[in-house]
Formats: sequence, C-alpha cells, structure tokens
Amino acid sequence: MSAAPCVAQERTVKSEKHPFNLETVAEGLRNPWAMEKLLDGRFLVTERAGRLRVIQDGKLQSAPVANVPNVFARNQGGLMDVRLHPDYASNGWIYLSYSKPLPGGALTSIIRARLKENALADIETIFEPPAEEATNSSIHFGNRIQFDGKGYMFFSIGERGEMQNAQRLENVKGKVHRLHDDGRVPADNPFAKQAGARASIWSYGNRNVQGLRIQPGTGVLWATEHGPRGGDELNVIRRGANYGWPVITYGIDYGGSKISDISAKAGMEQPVVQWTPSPAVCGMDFYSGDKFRAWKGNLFVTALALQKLIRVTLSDGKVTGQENMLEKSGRIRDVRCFDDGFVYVIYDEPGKIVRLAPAG
Ligand SMILES: [Ca+2]
Repeated sequence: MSAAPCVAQERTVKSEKHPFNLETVAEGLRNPWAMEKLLDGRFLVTERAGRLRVIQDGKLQSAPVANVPNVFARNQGGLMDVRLHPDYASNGWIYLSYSKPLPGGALTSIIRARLKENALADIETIFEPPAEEATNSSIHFGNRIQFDGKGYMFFSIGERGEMQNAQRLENVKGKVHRLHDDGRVPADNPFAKQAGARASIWSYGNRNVQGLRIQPGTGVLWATEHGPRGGDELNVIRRGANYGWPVITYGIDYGGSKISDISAKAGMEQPVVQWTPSPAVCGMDFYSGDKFRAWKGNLFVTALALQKLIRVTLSDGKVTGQENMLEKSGRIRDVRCFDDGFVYVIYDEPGKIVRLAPAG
C-alpha cells in the first residue's frame, strides 16, 4: 500500500497568491460530509446517509466501514463529522457525530471508536443527547468537532429550526459545547453550576455552526455560522458568550419576513465578519502547511449555496482580506488542510473530493 493517494489532475487554476492544480482524490460519493487522513495515508469519509467510507491507494473502497450507528438520515440529518483524537497515533480513537434517532425524532450525538479491519470496534458514547430534547425537525443539526490538544473537545449543535432554543440555557440546541475528550463535563464550564442549565454549554446564541477550528499559534476557537437569508457569520468563540441569535442578526427569514430589528446589543457578541447575501457557509480550516507558502495562517471557508471556497486573511483577530476561489464549481461542504500541505475540498453532490496542489 502506498502512502500517497493516486490522483487525477483535472485542471490548473490561477489565484491571487498561488496557481494550483485541481486533482481528483475520490468520486462517486453520496453527500460526503467530512473527512480525515489516517497515519498510513488512507482517508475516512462520512456520507450523510450513514456510511463511513475508506479511500485507499486512491480508490474509494466499495464496502463501507461496519458498525456505524443507525442515523436519522433525513434532509440535513445523518452522519456528519469524523475527527481523529489528537493522540490518535497512541490511542486509535476516531470520533463520529451523527443525528441519533430517538423516540421524539433525532438529535446530535457523538461516539468514539477504533477502526479494526473494516469495522468500528470499542465503541463508546461521548455525548448522549438528552432524549427529551429530540425533535422531528430535519434541519440545523450543526455540527463540527474540534479538539484543543489540552484534553478538551468542542462541538456544535444547531438550534434545530426553533430559533428561540439558541437563547435558552436549559437545552443543548443552538450552542457550542465543551467536554473532556472522554465525554465528562468539565467542572469549570461556564454554566456547570447554574441550576437548570445544560452543563456542557460553552457558548450560546449560535444558530447553526458547521465550522469549528482552533487557530494554530493562538489557540483561539473560531466558528462559521450558517445564517438565515443573509447574515452568515464568522465568530471567535469565547467562554460563556452569547452570539445573539435570534435577538440580533444581519439576516432576514427565508420567506422575507423580519427576524429582528437590531443587529447589535450590549452583552451579545458581534461576528468578526458577516456575509450578506448568505454564501451558506459550512466547514472551515486553517492552512499551516508548507506547499502554499503565501497561504500560511489563512482560513479557508466553504460555501454551499454560493458555491465557492473563500480564502480569508486574518491579522490580530480581524479579517483583512477575502478571495473567492473555485466559484460556481459546486456546493462545497468542507475543507481540510492536512499535514501533507494539500488543501482538500469536499463537494456535496455529485459527491467528490478534490485537492489543491501547487502548480508550476
Ligand atoms: Ca451572531
């Protein structure tokens, strides 16, 4: 087995800082949602309908990984993120998030497991959603998982289409959460000692966070938040902070009606940047590789509806520039910058993975 995937070169693309080749890593996927790179060069890819697929030697393996939990595969629900534990090399833990079917509908759940042969083994529940909070809504599940390398795991849950959930601390919806990597609630979480509040909450007022990453070098947690019609947001997520949804927003309802008269309020965080019209921002990742020197420290943000990859330049926590890349190329679900220095882009449907490789 070779470590490098076989890739087919599609075309060369010009961009502001680097020309790059667009190389196909895998095709024939159905609604791929997230991917990870294993130490031996294989890739794991989640498909929303509930399949975990393996790409080996440049080929998408036909048999999905066995023992993946049943998922609520409706509309936006299903199998979502896949993340390796920061100490994966020694402990083998792979984390998966999914819409867990429950008597009242579904809600976002997280497990971890080890990959043995082509099956999940040693499965442990890391976040069990409160069953009474399950809903039949098929939208706004979130989700993204991010480790901080200090033993903690952050993850997001969307407000499930009921916007007022985001302001209420007695439910897990419309929030960013923090747990120990084994699922225990840290005693120093901001609302851990508040009666009636869900102890896992780290921040609230978050509509539907589908991108969540720690910035290399600063340790700061950033999030992309899928807005209504207008008002997609990039936020810096701080302990215990309220991100405003739906009390403040730069967007309006999909039907055109007003959600709020105000876009700012004391005690509520402002986004670092807001996008109107909504690109429908989804996954994001920071670039810290060596293949594209001028992109170092940049943030890549994906867009579903407006079909593009946004390269964001940052300085001191502020956005100093944006470049639209791969415009009109398809709905982009996620982006990953792995240690090999390539930029991997996941297209929703037709589902495929391409990577940006240096050209010239
Ligand atoms: Ca907000």
